[in-house]
Amino acid sequence: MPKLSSVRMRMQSENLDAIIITNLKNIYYLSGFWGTAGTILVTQRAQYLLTDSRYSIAAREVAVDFEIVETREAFVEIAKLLKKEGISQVGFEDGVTYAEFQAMQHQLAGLTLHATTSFVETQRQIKSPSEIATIKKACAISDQAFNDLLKYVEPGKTEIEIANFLDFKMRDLGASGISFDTIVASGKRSALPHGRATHKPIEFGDTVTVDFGCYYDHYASDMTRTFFVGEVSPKMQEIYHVVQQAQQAVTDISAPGLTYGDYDRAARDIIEAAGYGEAFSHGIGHGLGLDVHEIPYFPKTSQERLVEHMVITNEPGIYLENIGGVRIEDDLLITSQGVEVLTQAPKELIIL
Ligand SMILES: [Mn+2]
Repeated sequence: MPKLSSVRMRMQSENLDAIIITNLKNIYYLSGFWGTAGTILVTQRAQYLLTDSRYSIAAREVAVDFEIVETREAFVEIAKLLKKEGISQVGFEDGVTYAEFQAMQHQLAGLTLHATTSFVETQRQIKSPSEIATIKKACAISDQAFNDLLKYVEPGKTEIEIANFLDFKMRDLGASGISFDTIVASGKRSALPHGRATHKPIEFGDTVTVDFGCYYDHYASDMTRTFFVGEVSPKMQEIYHVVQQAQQAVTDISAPGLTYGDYDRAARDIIEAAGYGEAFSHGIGHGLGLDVHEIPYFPKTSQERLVEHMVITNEPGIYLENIGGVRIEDDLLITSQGVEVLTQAPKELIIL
């Protein structure tokens, strides 16, 4: 159980006798249990999964390394278990709601509670071979949906119709759902980095940015492509090529050991040199896994470094108000030598 060993090592380094895990994706990551109600308690000598009667049979089937406790009052049971082990220093995840925190304080009275940040998310950054295989499948579904979309888009189709096409296509290809609300931003709206799909019809000459992804077996993909309908203006063609070059530079430089700052800088240098620095208004990317946005993020001045088997996005963009915008996003796997690009949909300038 290497995942639990990592949990226990971190408990030790933070002087915790026990950790309470309430984040459902962290619970899935550690135990294999997927449900809407669950709490994990890890001590140095045991690990418990507490869930209610709707889930206890499923929990016993999948979370074979855990002692399953069937309860609707997880913290009451946790208090008993901790008392039995004589434990006092207990960590919890800082993502809990205020109401959960109050319940914890009330029911675990007498114990010292310590908030922790990214307690499990830190190890989730480094993907196992089976996680990588699953993410690749999610990416392949997005690729296929995009390739099919290129045959579907034509003037008169609305942004919402395009979003619905992608969403249905990904489900049809085996996705369990979409990993976030599909973004379709056309014409001048493409200057909105996160434009929600509207009833606006696609017109001849439009730039169209689609940012979308799916969940496959609990793991997310996230991809952005920008294409043009009918014709492309010289200005949009220019910024497309700048973004494409910036995005390629990030892929080319990526390898274990690269600092987060330099990961961002690889794209930003090119976009700034082309005179569009102000128009690249967001970060270069984020980690991807059970959550579509997870650590690492890439602050411009961070000296933290890429590590083998991280899966991260590379998504520079340029957004010009009242003109249009371009973003290109791939999902990258950091390999021992460099990088493997997991999203394979075409990136050359496409005019439909
Ligand atoms: Mn993204």
